[in-house]
Amino acid sequence: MKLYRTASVFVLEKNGSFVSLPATDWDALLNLPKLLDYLNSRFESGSKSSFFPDAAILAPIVSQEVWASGVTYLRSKTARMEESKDAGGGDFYDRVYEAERPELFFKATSYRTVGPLENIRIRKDSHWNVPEPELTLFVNNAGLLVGYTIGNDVSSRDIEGENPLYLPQAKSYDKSAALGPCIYFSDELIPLTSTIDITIFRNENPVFTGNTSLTQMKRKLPELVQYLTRECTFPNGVFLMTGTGIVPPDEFTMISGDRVEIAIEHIGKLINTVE
Ligand code: DO4
Ligand code: MG
Repeated sequence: MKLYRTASVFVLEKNGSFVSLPATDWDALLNLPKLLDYLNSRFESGSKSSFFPDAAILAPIVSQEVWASGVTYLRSKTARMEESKDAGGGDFYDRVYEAERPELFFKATSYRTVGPLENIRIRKDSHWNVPEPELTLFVNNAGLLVGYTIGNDVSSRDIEGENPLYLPQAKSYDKSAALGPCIYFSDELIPLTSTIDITIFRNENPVFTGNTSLTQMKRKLPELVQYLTRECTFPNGVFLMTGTGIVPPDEFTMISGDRVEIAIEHIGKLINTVE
């Protein structure tokens, strides 16, 4: 079951059919106990259409925080070690990849997060910027992993590589996070065989494509949730990006006008353009 947020209605999607619900309190809806049962019953009793209503899809976030995990794939570890080798930071990434405790960091508030077809940004004081396509978990206010969306953890590699202590500046700034297009709810963990694909278009030509699957992730999803919720409560729930397994070659940087398309199996496609 997929749930989309628009300004006028919330939309459920199942097997290609859509049911519109009045747009009520998003925070309260996401945190309903037995949410999937509730959504299924609203879908069954609702009036079905084969078309999505004529309304822009918004980011699936209102009052939630966005957190992120780092160095959860081997590809991320090797990329960080390379970018920070002159700063002596490489060893930290090697160690966190192997450590029991994962890297978790605060990524964004909802007002720094954009939704489908909105613009992401690169920092003006950075010259090496990449999208990070990441499976993103929705964890409700009871600490339960109940849903999934697509996240783009837009990042400045030169700032991050200059000194690991600059990570918050490399990661958190206006429009540095994108989420959407929907939240996919399931009683079961998303299959590890699910694929993640990214294409970056420049003047309508693909300039980078990459893919991976969740089988390549070193950490288990419940393990990330468990660490995040150990000492933090989230009254409205929280989104947790789970790290990137795709990093473009070192000579690549995004520029203004690039369009980033990220697809994750079972969820859909998130498209954003660089401002
Ligand atoms: O440690 C730096 C950030 C890593 C990250 O964002 C990722 O692996 O996705
Ligand atoms: Mg990341």
